[in-house]
Amino acid sequence: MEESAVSLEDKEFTCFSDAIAIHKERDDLSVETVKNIETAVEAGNWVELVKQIKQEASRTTVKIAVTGDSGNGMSSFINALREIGHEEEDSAPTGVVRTTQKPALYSSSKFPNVDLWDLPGTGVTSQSMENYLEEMDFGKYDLIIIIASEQFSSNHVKLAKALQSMRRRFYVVWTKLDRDLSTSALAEDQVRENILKNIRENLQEEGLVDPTIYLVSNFSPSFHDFPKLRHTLTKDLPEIKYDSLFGILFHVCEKIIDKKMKTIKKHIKEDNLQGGLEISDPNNLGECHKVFQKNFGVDDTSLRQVAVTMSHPDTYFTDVVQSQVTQTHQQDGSTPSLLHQFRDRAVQFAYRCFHLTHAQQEHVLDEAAEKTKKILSKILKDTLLP
Ligand SMILES: Nc1nc2c(ncn2[C@@H]2O[C@H](COP(=O)(O)OP(=O)(O)OP(=O)(O)O)[C@@H](O)[C@H]2O)c(=O)[nH]1
Ligand SMILES: [Mg+2]
Repeated sequence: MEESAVSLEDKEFTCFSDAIAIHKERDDLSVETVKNIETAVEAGNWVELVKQIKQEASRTTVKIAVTGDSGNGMSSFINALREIGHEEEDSAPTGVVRTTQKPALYSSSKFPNVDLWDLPGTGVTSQSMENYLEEMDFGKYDLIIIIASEQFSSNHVKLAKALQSMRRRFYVVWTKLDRDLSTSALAEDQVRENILKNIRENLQEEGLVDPTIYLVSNFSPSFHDFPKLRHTLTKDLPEIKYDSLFGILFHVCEKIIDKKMKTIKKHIKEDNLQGGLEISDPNNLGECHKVFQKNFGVDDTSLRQVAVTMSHPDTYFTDVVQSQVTQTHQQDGSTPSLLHQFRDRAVQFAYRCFHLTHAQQEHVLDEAAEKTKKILSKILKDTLLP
């Protein structure tokens, strides 16, 4: 399967939240999904949120780019990883002359939900590395595989440097090991050691961290480091998908939580908790605590429902629920002793009391919002990384 890269404008979601820009290549995260997620958080409906996140996780593909100097064996590597021969119909075209001219997309039943992008190589035209990096737009990939053979060039080092500064995850794959072994008089272990040493020294000179390096022959997809590479990739994929989704989904949800908090703070400032949230006694911090939690959907009953939806025991959120609020404010509806002290004093303290109550209500609200974000983080983590 080969497809050309789509070129859409960056999507902006302006539903309940302020605009959130999502990379134009994120064809998995649709405007509709973001709207559904926002609606669920707005309603404090975590059961619906879990459903939406599960759907999103099953739709999301991990995007892997294969890059390197032209001729290093990038297209051959993609075929070898897919365990297909270069003569097969949907294989990536390979050749001694520059073959891959534009990004081409491949998939493999060996790695479901993975997009394998065969990129044009560096090092042939007069194109600068800066232009190449800009044109390839590595920010849109979840993992980059840098292919090298024969020599680890300055282009490889520049690629690694750029990817590290962009905080992109990458592996280094040295291909054509068969050729190295057949042209060297040294034993295989020594040849391997020399290649690894050379790559590491080149990277260390530029102060780069030691990446994961695999030495392979594209003509032997079951030998050398290929089995290790497949194993690590299979193991890393769920984490890579989690990294790709967690940040953006947390951001989408957090904006709604903050917006709700802002609205409640406004009610507090305007002394309007009775009208705004139907709190019968706003001076009763226990009641405020309960209503705020219900509003965010993190009251005990709601959380038990979410736990069951996620196939966990209904005590699943207990550790997160051990909120400081329960320690500092009484749950039985009585007001805290500090507030009583102020009440017992005379009228001259009334003004200060009024502001203290607001401060305490805000404190209770902050705690409820903080707890909501912790619950959100746990839900996202456990749903995306089962
Ligand atoms: N001996 C040996 N030759 C290889 C290996 N991998 C690729 N080749 C050969 O190297 C040449 C280039 O391979 P490609 O896979 O087309 O290289 P590429 O990096 O995709 O190159 P462009 O698309 O032209 O930028 C072809 O003749 C391949 O047969 C390998 O592991 N061992
Ligand atoms: Mg190619």
